Amino acid sequence: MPLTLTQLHAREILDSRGNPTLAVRATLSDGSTDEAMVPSGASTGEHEALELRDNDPRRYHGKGVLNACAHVNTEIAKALIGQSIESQSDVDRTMITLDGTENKARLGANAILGVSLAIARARTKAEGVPLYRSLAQQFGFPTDRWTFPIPMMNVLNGGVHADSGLDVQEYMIVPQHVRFSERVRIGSEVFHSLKEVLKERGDVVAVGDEGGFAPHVGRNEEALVVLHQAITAAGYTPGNEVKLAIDTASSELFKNGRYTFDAHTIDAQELIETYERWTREYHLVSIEDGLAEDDWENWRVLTERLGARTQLIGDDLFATDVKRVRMGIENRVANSVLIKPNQIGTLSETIEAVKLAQHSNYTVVISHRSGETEDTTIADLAVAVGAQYIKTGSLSRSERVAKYNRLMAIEEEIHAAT
Ligand code: 2PG
Ligand code: MG
Repeated sequence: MPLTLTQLHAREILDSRGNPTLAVRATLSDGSTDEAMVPSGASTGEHEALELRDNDPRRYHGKGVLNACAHVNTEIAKALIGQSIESQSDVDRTMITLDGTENKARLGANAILGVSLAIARARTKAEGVPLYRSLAQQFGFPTDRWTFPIPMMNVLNGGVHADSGLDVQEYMIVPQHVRFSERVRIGSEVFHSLKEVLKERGDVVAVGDEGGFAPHVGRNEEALVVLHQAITAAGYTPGNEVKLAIDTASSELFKNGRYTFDAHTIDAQELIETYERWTREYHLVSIEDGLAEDDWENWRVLTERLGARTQLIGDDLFATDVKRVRMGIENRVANSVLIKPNQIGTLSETIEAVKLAQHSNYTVVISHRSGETEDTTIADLAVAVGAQYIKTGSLSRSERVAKYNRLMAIEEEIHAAT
């Protein structure tokens, strides 16, 4: 008897910014049940699947998701209840066909992803194995050795995630250690040293959407200087135990072919030169969305100039969409893919993007959204696919730390078993 879906229920909950999102519960024929929660971005790319909002100004300033919930509870439930859930791709394909649009605009990518993840989680319960193992089995990744992602921890927030005045959206520390739990320790120590450094400078130490500080440090480059001070103050050497990464999220800065940067507008060439210098002077090893999502020509130049030694991640550029990742590979653009399940809207399409990246020697970075929940599925996903990196925020705010805590639990479990 194949395992089938017997119940599906979506409800409206709040994300970490206090905006509505979906929690979806799936129950299977053997009684196994679990729930998944859907994240939500702020610097949302043009090419992402559609997050369906009610646009009813009387509720949550138009941000309600009751229609998306209703789609799960009626149409999607009708299509999936009684069906086998043994193949995640089949489940996801059913929803894609039912939706019938290019970007999941009719049923909502938030509705579809909630169901996709909830069913994956419930199946795991039925199998009686940890989620990372179930996902690896389901999608054909090795299950005899596990690797842990290097965290890129966003300790200084700018862009649309904070009112710090920084154009660069995320300044991340990248701790180096063989053990995941030690990477977390190093990250936390630098985070606390950073607080002291900022206090001494007279800066505010309130945090932004992803739990990083949001000081008014002035120029974008100064943030890198402050980070070096924090790393040193914590007893580490920049570039040695702790490297740096940024997410410029530059689609947000792009207008009429130019980029707003440090209160000026500059062209792609100047921005590339700035990055080049920063990689030399600040141990900057990874740049995400260094250029805008459709600035393909300049992305190619960026990749030619920096790609051999710097990780160049496409986020808005690729939108976790195999079609766009393929374009990147064919045009020699970027060398790393940011993976956000809600950009594409199903788990199996997310995995397709991961596999294409891996097949083409692009690195894989599993990522949260700026609006998150206590759901930790991405932590298991990172281990399941053997992602080199995970980006899941700072060392504060429970919705961020929950993912680190889950990864440390997995690490302990695997060590105990070997
Ligand atoms: C990003 C993400 C996550 P948002 O740009 O990489 O950090 O932000 O979820 O707002 O798109
Ligand atoms: Mg990004």
